[in-house]
Amino acid sequence: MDTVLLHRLYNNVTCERNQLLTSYNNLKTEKDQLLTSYNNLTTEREQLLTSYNNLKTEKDQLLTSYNNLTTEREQLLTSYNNLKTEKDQLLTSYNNLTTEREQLLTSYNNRKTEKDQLLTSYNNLTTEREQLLTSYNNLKTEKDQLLTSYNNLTTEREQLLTSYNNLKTEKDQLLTSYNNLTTEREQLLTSYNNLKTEKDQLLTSYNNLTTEREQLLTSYNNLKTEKDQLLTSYNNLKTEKDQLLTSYNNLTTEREQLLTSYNNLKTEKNQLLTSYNNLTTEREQLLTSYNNLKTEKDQLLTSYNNLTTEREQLLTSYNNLKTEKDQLLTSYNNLTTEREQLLTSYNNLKTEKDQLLTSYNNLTTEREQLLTSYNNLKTEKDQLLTSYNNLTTEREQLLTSYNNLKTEKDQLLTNMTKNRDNLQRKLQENWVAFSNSLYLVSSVRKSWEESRQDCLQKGADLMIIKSREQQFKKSLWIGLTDSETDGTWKWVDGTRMTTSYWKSGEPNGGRIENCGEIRFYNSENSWNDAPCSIEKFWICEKRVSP
Ligand code: 2F8
Ligand code: CA
Repeated sequence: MDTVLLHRLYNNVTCERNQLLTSYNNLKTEKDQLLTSYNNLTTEREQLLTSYNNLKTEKDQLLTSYNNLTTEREQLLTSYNNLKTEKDQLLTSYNNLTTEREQLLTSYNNRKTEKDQLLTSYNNLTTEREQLLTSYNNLKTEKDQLLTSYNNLTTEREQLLTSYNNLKTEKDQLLTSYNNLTTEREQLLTSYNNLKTEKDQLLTSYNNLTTEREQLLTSYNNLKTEKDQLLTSYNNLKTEKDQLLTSYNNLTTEREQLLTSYNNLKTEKNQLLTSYNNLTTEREQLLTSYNNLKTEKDQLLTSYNNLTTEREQLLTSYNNLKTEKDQLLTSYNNLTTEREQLLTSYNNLKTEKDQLLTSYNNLTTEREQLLTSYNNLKTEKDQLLTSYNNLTTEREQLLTSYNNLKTEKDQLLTNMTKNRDNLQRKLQENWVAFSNSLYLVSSVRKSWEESRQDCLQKGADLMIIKSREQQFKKSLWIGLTDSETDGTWKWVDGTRMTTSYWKSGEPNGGRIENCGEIRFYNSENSWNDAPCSIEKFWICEKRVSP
């Protein structure tokens, strides 16, 4: 090769070498720059890695905190739910207790009403008993007056008996009456003693009733005090119930807030999960990720703060719920105590009601006994009054009888004297005495009518025959005729002939023979009818009073 060529070649090589040197220098510079960049990048990477690791650690810490918070939140929610359940149970218990309390109050009111009714009954019975006692005293006074009257009457009757001793027939009746009166007097004395005993029993019953009434009044005052205590308890319960209702409303509001927080946490948790995934997949974009992480960190911090606030709120809620639970428990215990007191009151009232019922029954029995005594006394009083009236009537009748008998006796004495005189006179005129009559047979003959007129003038009439005892052995007109109605025979005193002693075949005169006579005086049946105008002997009869 020539020199030029060689030269050229040399130049080219030199040029090329320069270029290569330049390139080498450039490359060296570039390499240095690259090395610097590499070192920078390495440092940066190291820093980023450190930051990444720090962030990762921080994220892990945050996640741990988040998990802890979630766990804590879950526990709080569980506590909240437990408290809620407990609160519901307490509310149910509270409602049950309130219902029970209402029932007990109703029972209490019913018992009170019953007690009032029993007290009213008791007062009515006491009033009735007082009236009965007054009636009893009145009856006793009346009975004493009647006894005095009875004694007066007995004395009067004794005097009357002395007056009537002269009258033999009535003396026995009066003696019987006297014996009856003595028996009655003995019965009255027995009744009087019974009444006295009954009065003592009534006085004892009255004292018992007064004691019972004092006891009832004490019970009534106790009941009144108990009622005031119950009313105070009732008002306390009402206030407690209002507080419970307010707590319940607060709890409902808090629950709503917790639910909202829970949803926010859920959303945040999803965002954190997304961030975590982005961090894993976007490792190459560390810078961007770093920014994102920073942002995320801020968000997590905010979430953490929110969670902390929420936790605080939950804790406050938890404490509130706990306080509320304690209050509910106190209310529950108060209600239980109140229920026990009400039950005790209810039992006391029941016992009191039973005692009142027993008192009521005793009073009813006593009232019945008093009524029976009252009726017995009334009956006795009526019987005494009847006896008194009967005795008065008897006395009046005895007086009337006495006066009548006296008058009758005087008349009898007068009549007897007159009869005796008449008899003596008639006997002097040949009148024949037989039984209670005087008979006079005529010594001349006359027609039936004239014969009768003669008898009438003598204060007598034609003889009336009522038995066979009157036998006269002579043919005589007697006082028998059928002039008024043929076949209807009548005596001169107007009475119809019932017993007859016609001779067999008689009477046979029809309208011709209208007057009766004794014709067949030897026969057992001696009567005949004959014409009234025929003149015959006749017989007069004059009745003499016994
Ligand atoms: O035999 C009885 C008869 O006797 C008389 O008649 C014949 C009497 N007459 C006079 O006495 C007028 C009758 O009355 C009597 O029945
Ligand atoms: Ca005749």
